[in-house]
Amino acid sequence: MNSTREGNVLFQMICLGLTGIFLSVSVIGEKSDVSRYDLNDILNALPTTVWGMVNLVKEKLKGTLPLPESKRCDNATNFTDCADLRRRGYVESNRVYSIWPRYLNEPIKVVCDMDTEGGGWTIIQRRGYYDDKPQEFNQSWYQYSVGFGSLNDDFWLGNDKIFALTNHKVVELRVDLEDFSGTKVYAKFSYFVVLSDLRNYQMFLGSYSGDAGDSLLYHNGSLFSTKDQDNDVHAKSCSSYYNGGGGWWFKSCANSNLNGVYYKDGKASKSRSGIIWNTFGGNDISLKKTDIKIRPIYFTIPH
Ligand SMILES: *[C@@H]1O[C@H](CO)[C@@H](O)[C@H](O)[C@H]1NC(C)=O
Ligand SMILES: *[C@@H]1O[C@H](CO)[C@@H](O)[C@H](O)[C@H]1NC(C)=O
Ligand SMILES: *[C@@H]1O[C@H](CO)[C@@H](O)[C@H](O)[C@H]1NC(C)=O
Ligand SMILES: *[C@@H]1O[C@H](CO)[C@@H](O)[C@H](O)[C@H]1NC(C)=O
Ligand SMILES: [Ca+2]
Repeated sequence: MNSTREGNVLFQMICLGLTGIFLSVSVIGEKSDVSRYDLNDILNALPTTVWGMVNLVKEKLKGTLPLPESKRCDNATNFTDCADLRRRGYVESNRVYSIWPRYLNEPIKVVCDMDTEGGGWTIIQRRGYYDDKPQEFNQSWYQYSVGFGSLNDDFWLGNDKIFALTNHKVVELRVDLEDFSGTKVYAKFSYFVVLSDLRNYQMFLGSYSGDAGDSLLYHNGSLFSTKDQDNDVHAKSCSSYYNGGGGWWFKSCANSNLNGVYYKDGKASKSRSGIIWNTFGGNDISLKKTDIKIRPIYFTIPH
């Protein structure tokens, strides 16, 4: 009998119990007049409380069962995505979480949208959230594969991670857009799947809904391309010739590219080079903010 393993299993059981408590507290929070701040204090104190319980158990077992050194329960369970976190009571948006989707060899860091339509969205791309200087998106195939930018600001999560996150569960896609006049629109696609690097991250989409227009559908079935790897059907490289050096699932250089050049005033110096969604502003402007996120279909928050 491996007692270290037993100790880990015990720790995980306690942590799963903890997430149950988290969930109950957050549900109570939604239904009573406990203020959000009081609630946060309770939630923040819980790991310490549970660690006290762990020590109590340890004491009772008189050290016969080695328990992990970690004082945080976040590490003891593997959250698979933001929906998983949301279901288990984590409600903070714009916080960096650790998740472990299947198909990856190690956990990854992500940010979640825990507000839109009940939350649970794992964000795969974000533009326009920078502090001083926007992140440049004219990056190589390698950079697009592994991801770049800062999770607290503008970033591309990385195609290998997007592959894992769109294959371990069936997910829908949501794109939120804002232009420089402050108008906000969104587009949803009933499913979204990106194949692996061996298939050049080929992308497929389900049916559209929303008010932004369906500008990504044009690229349905396309391979990913970057400025240094041209997999598009145009004679030239869309990325380097028209679309500002960003990577995207280009079919033939038009209709949408949310990884174009960031123009701080929304005025692109060249048509199609900016952040474009043809059905929302055409190809000549550049958008102010975007975020692209995914969530398993049939997501519900248990009550
Ligand atoms: C949690 O795991 C991460 C990497 O998996 C590690 O860097 C971190 O130190 C761990 N945190 C604690 C509190 O054990
Ligand atoms: C997390 O998942 C990985 C890969 O599936 C597994 O090897 C590991 O034991 C899991 N860790 C915990 C604490 O569940
Ligand atoms: C991206 O474009 C900017 C501005 O055109 C340029 O200064 C920068 O060197 C480019 N970066 C890369 C990685 O090519
Ligand atoms: C996207 O392409 C796939 C494969 O050709 C197809 O099955 C699917 O219906 C297309 N999606 C839409 C919304 O047309
Ligand atoms: Ca081409």
